[in-house]
Amino acid sequence: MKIAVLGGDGFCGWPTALHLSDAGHEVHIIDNLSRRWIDTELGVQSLTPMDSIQERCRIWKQETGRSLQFHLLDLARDYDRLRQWLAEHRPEAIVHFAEQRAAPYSMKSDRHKVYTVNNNVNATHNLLTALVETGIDAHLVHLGTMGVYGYSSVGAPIPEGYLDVDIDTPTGKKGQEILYPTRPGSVYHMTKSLDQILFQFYAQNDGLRITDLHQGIVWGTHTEQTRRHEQLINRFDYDGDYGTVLNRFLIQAAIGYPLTVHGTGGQTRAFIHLQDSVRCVALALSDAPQAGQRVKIFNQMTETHRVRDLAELVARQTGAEVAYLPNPRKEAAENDLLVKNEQFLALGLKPTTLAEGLLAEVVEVAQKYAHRIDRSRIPAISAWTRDIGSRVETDP
Ligand code: NAD
Ligand code: USQ
Repeated sequence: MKIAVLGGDGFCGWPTALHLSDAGHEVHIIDNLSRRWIDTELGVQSLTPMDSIQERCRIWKQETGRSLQFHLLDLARDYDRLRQWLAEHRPEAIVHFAEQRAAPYSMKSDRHKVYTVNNNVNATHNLLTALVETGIDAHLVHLGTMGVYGYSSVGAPIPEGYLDVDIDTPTGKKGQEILYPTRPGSVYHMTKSLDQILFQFYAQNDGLRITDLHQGIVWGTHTEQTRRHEQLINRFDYDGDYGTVLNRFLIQAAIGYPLTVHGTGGQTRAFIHLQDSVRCVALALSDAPQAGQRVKIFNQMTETHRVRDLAELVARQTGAEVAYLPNPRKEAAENDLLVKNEQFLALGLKPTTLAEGLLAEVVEVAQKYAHRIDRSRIPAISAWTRDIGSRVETDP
C-alpha cells in the first residue's frame, strides 16, 4: 500500500514508518518538525542522539534499499498544500500521529493551551475535509488516547469506544449506542476528545473510513527496525513536559535521581511497549472499516499499572530511591482502571510485558546515554492551576 505517516518524525511515528516500510509498503512521512522546535523552546533534547529526518531516511535506504520520502508540511496551518499533496500522491492509507501530545506542555500557559487546541484540532479537521474534497478513499488510522475516557472507575472495564445505554422515552426504554462519555484531564487530552466528534461526523456524513486507536502510555525506545543502525535510533523524552512516567523513572534510576512520583502515586494508567504499538498500527491497517461503517475504535494498551508500583518495581531492580512529590496535576489521587482490549488480541497481538522488557531498557538505553541528561530539566513544573503551581516543588 501507499501509506502517509503524518507526524512520522516523532517518537511513535518514526518506528511506525520503519515498520511499515520494512513490510514492503511505500511510505511517505509528513511532518512540520514542530517537535524539534519545541525541544529548542524548552531547552531540552532527546536522551538519544537523533539525526535529521533526511539523514534518518538516507540511512534507512542504505541499510534496506527501501525508500522513505519526507515532506515538510504543517497540517494545521497549510491546508492548501495538504490538499494538493493528497491530490497528487493519493495514499491508500494514512496514519495520523501529527499532534502536540504532552499534557503538561498543553497546560503550561494560556499560549500553550491555545497552540495545542489550534494545532491538534485544525490538523485533524484539515485532514478530514481535504480527504472529502479530493475524494480520496484512504483508510485513516488516528492515534488517540486512553485519556479520553477519564480514569474514574465504575468497577466495570472500559469498553472499546462505545457504550450501550438505555434511554427513557414516553414509550419505554430504548437502547442506543453512544461514544463512551469523555472526561479529559488536560487541554491535550481534550483535543483528542474533540477529534472523536470530528471523526464521528465525517464517517457518518461523508463515509470516510476511520479507525481511532485509544492508546495508553507508550514506554521503551527500540523496535526491531530502529535497532538496525545507530542512526535509526528513536527519540526518547525525559524532561518534565514530554517525558512519560515510566521512561522518566528509567532514566532517573540510571543517574541516581530519586524517582519523581506525583502525590501518593495512586494513579493507575494503561501502558503499551513501543514495539507493540507499531504492531498494533499495522494490525489496524489490515482491518479497515467499510465506507458507511461507524468509526472503529480499539483500546491500544496491554497492561495497567499504578504509578507507585512502577516506581517500586524500578527501585527494586535498580536500587533507586523513590521521592513522593506534590502533584502538579489536577487528577484523582487514587484510581482503579479496568480496560477491554480484546480486539487487538483477537487480531493476533502478543503483548511484551513490563516484567520482560524493563531491565534491558535500563541497561541498553538509559545507562548508555545517561551522560546526555540535564538534571535541571527533570522536574515537572507545568501546573494544572495557578493554585497548584504555587505549591509544587521543583526539585525532590
Ligand atoms: P511526538 O511529539 O514525538 O510526535 C508527533 C509528531 O507530529 C512530531 O514529529 C511533530 O513534529 C509532528 N507534528 C505535530 N503537529 C504537526 C502539524 N501540525 N503538522 C505536521 N506535523 C506535526 O509524539 P508521539 O509520542 O510520537 O505521539 C504520536 C501520537 O500518538 C500523538 O497524537 C499522541 O497523542 C499519540 N499517543 C502518544 C502516546 C505516548 O506515550 N507517546 C500515548 C498515547 C497516544
Ligand atoms: N507521573 C508521575 N511522575 C512523573 C510523571 C508522571 O507520577 O514523573 C504521573 C502523572 O501525574 C500521571 C501519570 O504519571 O498520573 C501518567 O503521566 P504521563 O506523563 O506518563 O502520561 P500522560 O500525561 O497521561 O500522557 C501520555 C502521553 C500522551 C498520551 C497518554 C496516554 O504523553 O500523549 O495520550 O500518555 S494515557 O495516559 O493513557 O491517556
